[in-house]
Amino acid sequence: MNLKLYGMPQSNYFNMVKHALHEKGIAYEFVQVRPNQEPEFLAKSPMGKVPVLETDLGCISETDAILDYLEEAYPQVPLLPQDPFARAKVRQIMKVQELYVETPIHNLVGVIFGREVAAHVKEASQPAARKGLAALGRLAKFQPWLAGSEFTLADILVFYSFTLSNRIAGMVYQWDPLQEVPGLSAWYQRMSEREVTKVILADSKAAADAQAARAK
Ligand SMILES: N[C@@H](CCC(=O)N[C@@H](CS)C(=O)NCC(=O)O)C(=O)O
Repeated sequence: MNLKLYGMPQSNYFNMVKHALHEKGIAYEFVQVRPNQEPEFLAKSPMGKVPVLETDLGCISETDAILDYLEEAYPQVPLLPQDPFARAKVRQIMKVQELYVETPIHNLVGVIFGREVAAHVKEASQPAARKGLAALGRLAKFQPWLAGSEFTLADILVFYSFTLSNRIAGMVYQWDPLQEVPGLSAWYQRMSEREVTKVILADSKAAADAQAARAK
């Protein structure tokens, strides 16, 4: 199967899929593209979002769908446990992070682009995210990985979700969400030290620096 990964290294969702591809040792071609609403791209990604994975059979967008596909098509290096219940628990952690931690903080994303954040959004987002973080804390095992002794898709998704959420929370509230859950900060550090993570973060920084230089 020929695989092409569309997106940009500054995107946290793009980096989730890229990380899974690297952990699994799957060859792919990188196609640099920004999210857009051009008909040609919408044919690949119906919402115009990145990432998109193109296969010989067609395109897949939405990160969790792509990650599930990769897991099923390339099970040799597993990123989900074998047991169905344990698999569901991994997916539960991923869902909690996306819906209840990242979504409220993402409502403030405009701050990254220099936009004013509405006071009512600022007021509502932090308590909502704290509730989500408490739920994450009830689920996370840190033994040493989020779902237990095995490194899983939950570690990948939650890590890159925080790369963006931490930045936004710092800018808006001077708040570090990782401090809300005992063990979360140490786990985040452990994730940062994985060889694959170092490659992804270096690529992301290089792309962000190049973008900033072009904007000058
Ligand atoms: N639900 C999507 C989220 C992906 C996403 O929001 N990507 C951002 C870049 S990090 C994007 O394409 N934003 C442009 C837009 O929302 O139109 C997924 O799981 O892949």
